[in-house]
Amino acid sequence: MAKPPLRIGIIGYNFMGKAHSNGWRQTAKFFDVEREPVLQVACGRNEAAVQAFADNWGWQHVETDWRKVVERDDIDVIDISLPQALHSEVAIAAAENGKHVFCEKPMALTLEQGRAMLAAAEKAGVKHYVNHNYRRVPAIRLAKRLIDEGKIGRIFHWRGAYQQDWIVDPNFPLTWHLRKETAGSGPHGDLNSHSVDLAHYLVGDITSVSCMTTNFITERPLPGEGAATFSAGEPSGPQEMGAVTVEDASLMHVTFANGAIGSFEATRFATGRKNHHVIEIYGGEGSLAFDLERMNELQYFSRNDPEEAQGFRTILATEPCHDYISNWWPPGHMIGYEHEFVHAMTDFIHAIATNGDIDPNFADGVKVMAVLEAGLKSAEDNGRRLPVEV
Ligand code: SOE
Repeated sequence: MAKPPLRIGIIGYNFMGKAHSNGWRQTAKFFDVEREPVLQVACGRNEAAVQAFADNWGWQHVETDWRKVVERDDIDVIDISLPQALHSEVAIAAAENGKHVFCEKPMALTLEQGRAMLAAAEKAGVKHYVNHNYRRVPAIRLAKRLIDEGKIGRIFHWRGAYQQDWIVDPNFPLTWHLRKETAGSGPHGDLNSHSVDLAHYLVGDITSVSCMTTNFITERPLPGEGAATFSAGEPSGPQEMGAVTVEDASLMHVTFANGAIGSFEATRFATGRKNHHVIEIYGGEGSLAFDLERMNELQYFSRNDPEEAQGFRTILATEPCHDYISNWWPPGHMIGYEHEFVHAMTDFIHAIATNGDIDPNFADGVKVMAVLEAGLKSAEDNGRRLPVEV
């Protein structure tokens, strides 16, 4: 029997537009979702580009004005695959028009915007989700399970280090990620938002922060024709320079409500590190470690193993006993980055169909924004420890 359709309107067609389109296309093929996603409308300002995107992924209609998409009555879900500067306006309008909202991270430019998004979504009674996709890596789900089962005992330490290197070249241009008005902040918001979300998920609420940020390169060439997130584009004529107005790196120390302490590193200047997101959690009974560049593996140490056999073991989280995995390939077959998005779409559809919850929702997103914003304020105040106020 045909499943009831769930009509999606996606706004944005670049990196996240592709990852999300793939997610919507795959979910019903691999998971027994209650509703069938219909790729109804794709929206972007450049008509030719959005049409090419729609043709490639199978979106049925195109629009160039996001306001028209949120107002259409043939849409159930607004998928915000846009840079964060546009999230709050689109999300609030979508909620006011009764649409469920699937929103890319970081949630917004500011905590205030995040709070307004949450209020609008709650008022409208729609489902809301912030796509911190790493919560849906099977190895991370396994970490959560081991923690919840008490396998590592009381948690003492969290370490999150998210390191990339794509702006080490001083000639890399001043793209939107490097300007405060379009990005809000640098790797502190872009990368630490993932890390802070995972810390909340795995360890608990963060209560205070102390942070420092720095800039290694303060001026960059203005972007040329065709510049995108990870590519410089072609310089057109003599290179004009512009000021970098977000931090290049951030180091933050935190306390957790449960007494643990933690550290966060976020940088785009860790030469050789491409998408190196390392987390380590140390508890009274054992420890866990994860590296996104080896995303199918979880490292686990147990103090309860026989003394002569103690040591970190590598668990390959690709066996059917791990979350989401039984819907993919036979045991031992790897999954990748794009699968996290399929998992998120699957859970989002389930939340809509059952009127249930999905995490991280906008309330979780606000908590992340509160930590990040307190971090930036602390950095402006010489690293003074500040409480996190949600
Ligand atoms: C760029 O730094 C980026 O694409 C982030 O924006 C993503 O959220 C992260 O998952 C990978 O790196």
